[in-house]
Amino acid sequence: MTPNTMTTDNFSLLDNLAIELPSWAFGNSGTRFKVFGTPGTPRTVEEKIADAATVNRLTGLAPSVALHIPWDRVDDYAALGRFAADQGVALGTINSNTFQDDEYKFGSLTHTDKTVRQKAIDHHLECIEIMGQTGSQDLKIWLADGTNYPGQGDIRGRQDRLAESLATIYQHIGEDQRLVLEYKFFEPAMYMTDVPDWGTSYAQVTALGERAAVCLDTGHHAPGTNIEFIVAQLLRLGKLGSFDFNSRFYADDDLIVGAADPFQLFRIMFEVIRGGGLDADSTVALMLDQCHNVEEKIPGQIRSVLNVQEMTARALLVDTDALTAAQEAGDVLGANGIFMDAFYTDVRPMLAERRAAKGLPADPMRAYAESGYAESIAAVRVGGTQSSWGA
Ligand code: AOS
Ligand code: ZN
Ligand code: ZN
Repeated sequence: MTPNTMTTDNFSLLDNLAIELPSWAFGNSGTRFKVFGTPGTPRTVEEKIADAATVNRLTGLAPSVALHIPWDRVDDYAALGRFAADQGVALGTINSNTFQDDEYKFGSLTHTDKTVRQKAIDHHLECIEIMGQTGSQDLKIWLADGTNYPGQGDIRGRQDRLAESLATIYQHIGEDQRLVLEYKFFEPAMYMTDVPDWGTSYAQVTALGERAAVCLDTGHHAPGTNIEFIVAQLLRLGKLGSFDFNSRFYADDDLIVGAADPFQLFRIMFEVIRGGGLDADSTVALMLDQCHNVEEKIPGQIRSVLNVQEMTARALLVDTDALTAAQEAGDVLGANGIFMDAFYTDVRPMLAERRAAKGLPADPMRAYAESGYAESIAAVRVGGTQSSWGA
Protein backbone atom coordinates (compact mmCIF):
# COMPACT_ATOMS: atom_id res chain seq x y z
CA MET A 1 0.00 0.00 0.00
CA THR A 2 1.48 3.36 -1.04
CA PRO A 3 1.20 6.20 1.46
CA ASN A 4 -0.84 9.13 0.22
CA THR A 5 1.06 12.37 0.66
CA MET A 6 -1.33 14.98 -0.65
CA THR A 7 0.27 18.42 -0.90
CA THR A 8 -0.55 21.81 -2.33
CA ASP A 9 2.87 21.96 -4.04
CA ASN A 10 1.26 22.13 -7.49
CA PHE A 11 -1.13 24.92 -6.54
CA SER A 12 1.02 27.45 -8.44
CA LEU A 13 -0.55 25.99 -11.61
CA LEU A 14 -3.78 27.61 -10.45
CA ASP A 15 -2.22 30.91 -11.52
CA ASN A 16 -2.52 29.69 -15.12
CA LEU A 17 -6.25 29.14 -14.83
CA ALA A 18 -8.00 31.61 -17.12
CA ILE A 19 -11.65 31.08 -17.99
CA GLU A 20 -13.28 32.93 -20.86
CA LEU A 21 -16.82 34.15 -20.27
CA PRO A 22 -19.45 34.08 -23.02
CA SER A 23 -21.06 37.46 -23.71
CA TRP A 24 -24.40 35.72 -24.16
CA ALA A 25 -24.41 34.49 -20.56
CA PHE A 26 -25.19 38.06 -19.49
CA GLY A 27 -28.23 38.45 -21.74
CA ASN A 28 -31.69 37.13 -20.94
CA SER A 29 -32.24 33.59 -22.11
CA GLY A 30 -34.63 30.77 -21.47
CA THR A 31 -36.35 27.80 -22.93
CA ARG A 32 -38.75 27.74 -25.85
CA PHE A 33 -41.52 28.14 -23.30
CA LYS A 34 -40.52 31.41 -21.67
CA VAL A 35 -37.66 33.83 -21.37
CA PHE A 36 -37.58 35.46 -17.94
CA GLY A 37 -35.83 38.81 -17.72
CA THR A 38 -33.44 39.89 -14.98
CA PRO A 39 -33.23 43.47 -13.69
CA GLY A 40 -30.05 45.09 -14.98
CA THR A 41 -29.67 42.91 -18.06
CA PRO A 42 -27.17 44.50 -20.49
CA ARG A 43 -28.62 46.48 -23.37
CA THR A 44 -25.39 46.65 -25.35
CA VAL A 45 -22.23 44.66 -25.96
CA GLU A 46 -20.34 47.18 -23.82
CA GLU A 47 -22.65 46.44 -20.89
CA LYS A 48 -22.11 42.70 -21.33
CA ILE A 49 -18.35 43.32 -21.27
CA ALA A 50 -18.68 45.50 -18.17
CA ASP A 51 -20.51 42.65 -16.40
CA ALA A 52 -17.89 40.14 -17.47
CA ALA A 53 -15.17 42.50 -16.22
CA THR A 54 -16.96 42.62 -12.85
CA VAL A 55 -16.69 38.83 -12.62
CA ASN A 56 -12.98 39.09 -13.38
CA ARG A 57 -12.37 41.88 -10.87
CA LEU A 58 -13.89 39.82 -8.08
CA THR A 59 -12.35 36.47 -8.94
CA GLY A 60 -9.19 37.13 -10.94
CA LEU A 61 -10.21 34.14 -13.05
CA ALA A 62 -11.92 35.49 -16.15
CA PRO A 63 -9.61 37.75 -18.17
CA SER A 64 -11.46 37.48 -21.52
CA VAL A 65 -14.92 37.59 -23.06
CA ALA A 66 -16.12 35.59 -26.07
CA LEU A 67 -18.25 37.38 -28.62
CA HIS A 68 -20.99 36.06 -30.84
CA ILE A 69 -21.59 37.43 -34.32
CA PRO A 70 -24.16 38.79 -35.13
CA TRP A 71 -25.45 39.12 -31.54
CA ASP A 72 -22.44 41.28 -30.63
CA ARG A 73 -21.99 43.06 -33.93
CA VAL A 74 -20.67 46.65 -33.59
CA ASP A 75 -19.35 49.27 -36.00
CA ASP A 76 -15.92 49.60 -34.45
CA TYR A 77 -14.31 46.45 -33.05
CA ALA A 78 -11.00 48.14 -32.32
CA ALA A 79 -12.88 50.62 -30.12
CA LEU A 80 -14.69 47.72 -28.46
CA GLY A 81 -11.34 46.11 -27.77
CA ARG A 82 -10.10 49.34 -26.16
CA PHE A 83 -13.27 49.54 -24.07
CA ALA A 84 -12.69 45.96 -22.88
CA ALA A 85 -9.04 46.68 -22.08
CA ASP A 86 -10.08 49.70 -20.00
CA GLN A 87 -12.30 47.34 -18.05
CA GLY A 88 -9.39 44.97 -17.53
CA VAL A 89 -10.46 42.21 -19.93
CA ALA A 90 -9.64 41.15 -23.49
CA LEU A 91 -11.92 40.12 -26.33
CA GLY A 92 -11.64 36.40 -26.91
CA THR A 93 -13.14 33.75 -29.14
CA ILE A 94 -15.39 34.83 -31.98
CA ASN A 95 -18.41 32.53 -32.28
CA SER A 96 -20.13 32.31 -35.65
CA ASN A 97 -23.85 31.86 -36.21
CA THR A 98 -25.26 29.94 -39.14
CA PHE A 99 -28.43 28.81 -37.45
CA GLN A 100 -30.78 31.76 -37.42
CA ASP A 101 -31.34 32.64 -41.07
CA ASP A 102 -34.14 31.11 -43.14
CA GLU A 103 -31.67 30.02 -45.82
CA TYR A 104 -30.06 27.63 -43.33
CA LYS A 105 -33.18 25.52 -42.84
CA PHE A 106 -31.51 22.54 -44.57
CA GLY A 107 -27.94 23.32 -43.56
CA SER A 108 -25.23 25.93 -43.90
CA LEU A 109 -21.69 24.74 -44.66
CA THR A 110 -23.18 21.39 -45.73
CA HIS A 111 -26.09 22.72 -47.80
CA THR A 112 -26.62 21.27 -51.27
CA ASP A 113 -27.10 24.77 -52.69
CA LYS A 114 -23.78 26.46 -53.41
CA THR A 115 -25.24 29.92 -52.82
CA VAL A 116 -26.25 29.03 -49.28
CA ARG A 117 -22.87 27.45 -48.60
CA GLN A 118 -21.18 30.59 -49.89
CA LYS A 119 -23.32 32.77 -47.61
CA ALA A 120 -22.22 30.66 -44.63
CA ILE A 121 -18.58 30.77 -45.73
CA ASP A 122 -18.77 34.56 -46.17
CA HIS A 123 -20.15 34.89 -42.64
CA HIS A 124 -17.09 33.06 -41.32
CA LEU A 125 -14.79 35.27 -43.37
CA GLU A 126 -16.45 38.28 -41.74
CA CYS A 127 -15.79 36.66 -38.36
CA ILE A 128 -12.11 36.21 -39.25
CA GLU A 129 -11.91 39.85 -40.25
CA ILE A 130 -13.40 40.80 -36.89
CA MET A 131 -10.82 38.60 -35.18
CA GLY A 132 -8.13 40.69 -36.85
CA GLN A 133 -9.61 43.84 -35.32
CA THR A 134 -10.29 42.41 -31.86
CA GLY A 135 -7.02 40.50 -31.64
CA SER A 136 -8.98 37.29 -31.04
CA GLN A 137 -7.18 34.01 -31.48
CA ASP A 138 -10.00 31.55 -32.06
CA LEU A 139 -12.86 31.25 -34.49
CA LYS A 140 -15.33 28.83 -32.97
CA ILE A 141 -17.69 27.04 -35.30
CA TRP A 142 -20.73 25.22 -34.03
CA LEU A 143 -23.11 24.06 -36.72
CA ALA A 144 -26.81 23.35 -36.37
CA ASP A 145 -26.54 21.38 -39.63
CA GLY A 146 -28.16 17.97 -39.74
CA THR A 147 -31.30 16.10 -40.69
CA ASN A 148 -34.43 14.96 -38.89
CA TYR A 149 -35.36 11.86 -40.86
CA PRO A 150 -33.48 8.92 -42.32
CA GLY A 151 -33.07 9.47 -46.03
CA GLN A 152 -33.58 13.24 -45.76
CA GLY A 153 -29.99 13.99 -46.66
CA ASP A 154 -26.95 12.25 -48.09
CA ILE A 155 -24.81 11.74 -44.99
CA ARG A 156 -21.60 11.30 -46.96
CA GLY A 157 -22.23 14.12 -49.40
CA ARG A 158 -22.83 16.45 -46.50
CA GLN A 159 -19.47 15.47 -44.95
CA ASP A 160 -17.76 16.17 -48.25
CA ARG A 161 -19.35 19.60 -48.60
CA LEU A 162 -18.50 20.37 -44.97
CA ALA A 163 -14.86 19.50 -45.61
CA GLU A 164 -14.79 21.71 -48.69
CA SER A 165 -16.44 24.68 -46.94
CA LEU A 166 -14.17 24.37 -43.90
CA ALA A 167 -11.11 24.23 -46.15
CA THR A 168 -12.15 27.51 -47.79
CA ILE A 169 -12.62 29.17 -44.39
CA TYR A 170 -9.35 27.75 -43.09
CA GLN A 171 -7.40 29.36 -45.94
CA HIS A 172 -8.24 32.73 -44.35
CA ILE A 173 -7.21 31.77 -40.79
CA GLY A 174 -4.13 33.83 -39.91
CA GLU A 175 -0.78 32.52 -38.67
CA ASP A 176 -1.66 33.30 -35.05
CA GLN A 177 -5.27 32.27 -35.32
CA ARG A 178 -7.10 28.98 -34.97
CA LEU A 179 -10.32 27.40 -36.15
CA VAL A 180 -12.02 25.29 -33.49
CA LEU A 181 -14.86 22.98 -34.50
CA GLU A 182 -17.44 22.08 -31.87
CA TYR A 183 -19.42 18.84 -31.96
CA LYS A 184 -22.86 18.02 -30.62
CA PHE A 185 -24.74 14.77 -30.98
CA PHE A 186 -28.23 16.20 -31.43
CA GLU A 187 -30.31 19.37 -31.53
CA PRO A 188 -31.64 21.17 -33.42
CA ALA A 189 -31.28 18.24 -35.84
CA MET A 190 -32.74 15.16 -34.22
CA TYR A 191 -31.80 12.23 -36.46
CA MET A 192 -28.35 13.08 -37.76
CA THR A 193 -26.03 15.93 -36.92
CA ASP A 194 -23.20 16.70 -39.33
CA VAL A 195 -20.61 17.14 -36.57
CA PRO A 196 -22.00 14.82 -33.89
CA ASP A 197 -18.90 13.62 -32.08
CA TRP A 198 -15.24 14.24 -31.36
CA GLY A 199 -14.19 11.72 -34.00
CA THR A 200 -15.93 13.65 -36.77
CA SER A 201 -14.59 16.96 -35.52
CA TYR A 202 -11.11 15.44 -35.22
CA ALA A 203 -11.26 14.02 -38.76
CA GLN A 204 -12.42 17.34 -40.19
CA VAL A 205 -9.91 19.54 -38.36
CA THR A 206 -7.03 17.15 -38.97
CA ALA A 207 -7.70 17.43 -42.70
CA LEU A 208 -7.45 21.22 -42.37
CA GLY A 209 -4.07 21.47 -40.67
CA GLU A 210 -2.12 22.58 -37.61
CA ARG A 211 -4.23 25.59 -36.77
CA ALA A 212 -7.50 23.70 -36.52
CA ALA A 213 -8.61 21.85 -33.40
CA VAL A 214 -11.61 20.38 -31.62
CA CYS A 215 -13.88 22.27 -29.23
CA LEU A 216 -15.38 20.06 -26.52
CA ASP A 217 -18.65 21.28 -25.01
CA THR A 218 -19.23 19.26 -21.86
CA GLY A 219 -23.02 19.31 -22.38
CA HIS A 220 -22.86 17.78 -25.85
CA HIS A 221 -22.57 14.11 -24.99
CA ALA A 222 -24.99 11.27 -24.41
CA PRO A 223 -25.62 10.44 -20.74
CA GLY A 224 -22.93 8.16 -19.40
CA THR A 225 -20.25 9.27 -21.88
CA ASN A 226 -16.78 9.20 -20.35
CA ILE A 227 -15.85 12.79 -21.21
CA GLU A 228 -12.48 12.69 -19.46
CA PHE A 229 -11.47 9.89 -21.81
CA ILE A 230 -12.17 12.15 -24.78
CA VAL A 231 -10.19 14.93 -23.08
CA ALA A 232 -7.22 12.61 -22.52
CA GLN A 233 -7.35 11.34 -26.10
CA LEU A 234 -7.59 14.77 -27.74
CA LEU A 235 -4.78 16.12 -25.58
CA ARG A 236 -2.69 13.10 -26.50
CA LEU A 237 -3.33 13.85 -30.18
CA GLY A 238 -2.61 17.56 -29.71
CA LYS A 239 -6.06 18.47 -31.00
CA LEU A 240 -7.97 19.73 -27.96
CA GLY A 241 -8.42 23.37 -28.87
CA SER A 242 -10.97 24.53 -26.38
CA PHE A 243 -13.71 23.71 -23.90
CA ASP A 244 -17.23 24.99 -23.64
CA PHE A 245 -17.91 24.29 -19.97
CA ASN A 246 -21.40 23.83 -18.58
CA SER A 247 -23.51 21.23 -16.78
CA ARG A 248 -26.24 18.97 -18.00
CA PHE A 249 -28.84 16.88 -16.27
CA TYR A 250 -30.77 15.83 -19.36
CA ALA A 251 -29.89 17.45 -22.69
CA ASP A 252 -27.79 20.48 -23.63
CA ASP A 253 -28.93 22.21 -20.44
CA ASP A 254 -26.18 24.89 -20.37
CA LEU A 255 -26.41 25.04 -16.57
CA ILE A 256 -23.63 26.21 -14.26
CA VAL A 257 -20.48 24.13 -14.74
CA GLY A 258 -19.86 21.79 -11.83
CA ALA A 259 -23.44 22.12 -10.62
CA ALA A 260 -24.76 18.79 -11.88
CA ASP A 261 -21.68 16.65 -11.38
CA PRO A 262 -18.66 18.19 -9.64
CA PHE A 263 -16.92 14.80 -9.67
CA GLN A 264 -17.07 14.74 -13.47
CA LEU A 265 -15.55 18.23 -13.57
CA PHE A 266 -12.81 17.04 -11.19
CA ARG A 267 -12.08 14.06 -13.46
CA ILE A 268 -11.97 16.30 -16.52
CA MET A 269 -9.61 18.79 -14.86
CA PHE A 270 -7.38 15.92 -13.71
CA GLU A 271 -6.95 14.89 -17.36
CA VAL A 272 -6.46 18.51 -18.45
CA ILE A 273 -3.60 18.84 -15.94
CA ARG A 274 -2.23 15.39 -16.83
CA GLY A 275 -2.17 16.39 -20.51
CA GLY A 276 -0.42 19.73 -19.92
CA GLY A 277 -3.57 21.77 -20.46
CA LEU A 278 -2.78 24.00 -17.50
CA ASP A 279 0.90 24.51 -18.27
CA ALA A 280 2.09 28.03 -18.99
CA ASP A 281 2.51 27.22 -22.70
CA SER A 282 -0.82 25.40 -23.03
CA THR A 283 -3.00 26.20 -26.00
CA VAL A 284 -6.17 24.75 -24.53
CA ALA A 285 -8.74 27.53 -24.12
CA LEU A 286 -11.18 27.14 -21.26
CA MET A 287 -14.49 28.82 -21.94
CA LEU A 288 -17.93 28.77 -20.39
CA ASP A 289 -20.97 28.23 -22.61
CA GLN A 290 -23.88 28.79 -20.31
CA CYS A 291 -27.22 30.52 -19.97
CA HIS A 292 -28.72 31.74 -16.73
CA ASN A 293 -32.45 31.29 -17.17
CA VAL A 294 -33.74 31.69 -13.60
CA GLU A 295 -30.72 32.71 -11.52
CA GLU A 296 -28.93 36.06 -11.47
CA LYS A 297 -26.42 36.13 -14.30
CA ILE A 298 -23.34 37.80 -12.78
CA PRO A 299 -23.32 35.68 -9.59
CA GLY A 300 -24.09 32.70 -11.86
CA GLN A 301 -20.87 33.38 -13.73
CA ILE A 302 -18.93 33.99 -10.50
CA ARG A 303 -20.14 30.66 -9.11
CA SER A 304 -19.17 28.96 -12.40
CA VAL A 305 -15.56 30.14 -12.47
CA LEU A 306 -15.19 29.33 -8.77
CA ASN A 307 -16.50 25.80 -9.43
CA VAL A 308 -13.86 25.31 -12.11
CA GLN A 309 -11.17 26.67 -9.78
CA GLU A 310 -12.29 24.41 -6.92
CA MET A 311 -12.30 21.23 -8.99
CA THR A 312 -8.96 22.20 -10.55
CA ALA A 313 -7.47 22.68 -7.08
CA ARG A 314 -8.80 19.31 -5.96
CA ALA A 315 -7.37 17.69 -9.08
CA LEU A 316 -4.00 19.30 -8.30
CA LEU A 317 -4.10 17.60 -4.90
CA VAL A 318 -3.93 14.11 -6.39
CA ASP A 319 -0.68 12.52 -5.27
CA THR A 320 0.38 11.46 -8.75
CA ASP A 321 3.53 9.61 -7.61
CA ALA A 322 1.54 7.50 -5.20
CA LEU A 323 -1.16 7.03 -7.82
CA THR A 324 1.31 5.78 -10.43
CA ALA A 325 2.87 3.41 -7.88
CA ALA A 326 -0.53 2.03 -6.93
CA GLN A 327 -1.55 1.69 -10.60
CA GLU A 328 1.65 -0.15 -11.46
CA ALA A 329 1.30 -2.43 -8.45
CA GLY A 330 -2.21 -3.37 -9.51
CA ASP A 331 -3.52 -1.85 -6.30
CA VAL A 332 -7.02 -1.11 -7.53
CA LEU A 333 -8.54 0.16 -4.32
CA GLY A 334 -5.37 1.98 -3.31
CA ALA A 335 -5.29 3.89 -6.60
CA ASN A 336 -8.96 4.69 -6.42
CA GLY A 337 -8.54 5.79 -2.78
CA ILE A 338 -5.74 8.22 -3.70
CA PHE A 339 -7.94 9.73 -6.39
CA MET A 340 -10.95 10.00 -4.08
CA ASP A 341 -8.94 11.49 -1.20
CA ALA A 342 -8.19 14.47 -3.40
CA PHE A 343 -11.75 14.76 -4.65
CA TYR A 344 -13.19 14.72 -1.13
CA THR A 345 -10.87 17.48 0.14
CA ASP A 346 -12.65 20.77 0.72
CA VAL A 347 -10.30 23.30 -0.86
CA ARG A 348 -12.54 26.32 -0.32
CA PRO A 349 -10.73 27.65 2.78
CA MET A 350 -7.36 27.29 1.02
CA LEU A 351 -8.64 29.12 -2.05
CA ALA A 352 -10.15 31.90 0.06
CA GLU A 353 -6.78 32.43 1.74
CA ARG A 354 -5.07 32.40 -1.63
CA ARG A 355 -7.46 35.01 -3.01
CA ALA A 356 -7.01 37.26 0.00
CA ALA A 357 -3.23 37.01 -0.36
CA LYS A 358 -3.59 38.23 -3.94
CA GLY A 359 -5.72 41.21 -2.91
CA LEU A 360 -8.94 39.63 -4.19
CA PRO A 361 -12.10 39.21 -2.10
CA ALA A 362 -11.86 35.98 -0.08
CA ASP A 363 -15.53 35.38 -0.85
CA PRO A 364 -16.35 36.75 -4.34
CA MET A 365 -20.05 35.82 -4.14
CA ARG A 366 -20.44 37.85 -0.98
CA ALA A 367 -18.29 40.69 -2.30
CA TYR A 368 -20.58 40.93 -5.32
CA ALA A 369 -23.72 40.93 -3.17
CA GLU A 370 -22.26 43.71 -1.03
CA SER A 371 -20.83 45.73 -3.92
CA GLY A 372 -24.07 47.45 -4.93
CA TYR A 373 -23.35 46.62 -8.60
CA ALA A 374 -26.62 44.68 -9.03
CA GLU A 375 -28.66 47.58 -7.69
CA SER A 376 -26.82 50.14 -9.79
CA ILE A 377 -27.31 48.28 -13.11
CA ALA A 378 -30.95 47.54 -12.26
CA ALA A 379 -31.54 51.26 -11.78
CA VAL A 380 -29.75 52.34 -14.93
CA ARG A 381 -30.44 49.63 -17.48
CA VAL A 382 -34.02 49.30 -18.55
CA GLY A 383 -35.13 46.91 -21.30
CA GLY A 384 -32.04 44.67 -21.44
CA THR A 385 -31.60 42.43 -24.42
CA GLN A 386 -32.46 38.85 -24.89
CA SER A 387 -29.35 37.05 -25.91
CA SER A 388 -29.36 33.48 -26.82
CA TRP A 389 -31.62 30.70 -27.91
CA GLY A 390 -34.95 32.46 -27.60
CA ALA A 391 -33.76 35.40 -29.67
C1 AOS B 1 -24.73 25.00 -29.17
O1 AOS B 1 -25.37 24.10 -28.62
C2 AOS B 1 -23.36 25.26 -28.84
O2 AOS B 1 -23.10 24.89 -27.51
C3 AOS B 1 -22.69 26.61 -29.14
O3 AOS B 1 -21.40 26.54 -28.66
C4 AOS B 1 -23.17 27.83 -28.47
O4 AOS B 1 -24.01 27.65 -27.41
C5 AOS B 1 -23.70 28.84 -29.43
O5 AOS B 1 -23.09 28.75 -30.68
C6 AOS B 1 -23.48 30.24 -28.91
O6 AOS B 1 -22.29 30.69 -29.42
ZN1 ZN C 1 -21.08 25.19 -26.92
ZN1 ZN D 1 -24.54 23.67 -26.61
